[in-house]
Amino acid sequence: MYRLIILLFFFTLPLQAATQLEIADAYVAEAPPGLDVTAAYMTINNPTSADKYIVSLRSDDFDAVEMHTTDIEGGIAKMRKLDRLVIPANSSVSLTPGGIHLMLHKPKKRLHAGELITLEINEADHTLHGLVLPVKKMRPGTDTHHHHHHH
Ligand SMILES: [Cu+2]
Repeated sequence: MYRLIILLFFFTLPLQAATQLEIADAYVAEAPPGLDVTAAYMTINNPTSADKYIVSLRSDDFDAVEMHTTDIEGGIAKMRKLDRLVIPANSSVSLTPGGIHLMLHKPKKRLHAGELITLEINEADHTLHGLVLPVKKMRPGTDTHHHHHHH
């Protein structure tokens, strides 16, 4: 019994207190040659007790990276640029097709499935997250079409 309690304690003890945003399942949508914009998606988890704010992004592989949200107005999806994205304390925000997404402008290399893209995410407190995202083929039927307009 004593040993069991020690084991349970060991397996539930976090390795270290979570102090940072955790970014998972990040990827860039494959884009056909000639298309000058695509989108990136991911899940951003905030395990801390303070709200976190993403305020800017950059990538060596694109001219510019913006945060967009998608509003449905009269049945038409319209993208709106966000100046910051809040990740509330103890919760997560999913960036998904048709919702909040990163808009990647003017790729500097081909966006074939399997390629890797680098991305830097900056928080308001100057915490920097360096990511490497795979380019993935989008499932047929996933509507990324509206990304081709508005810009
Ligand atoms: Cu967009």
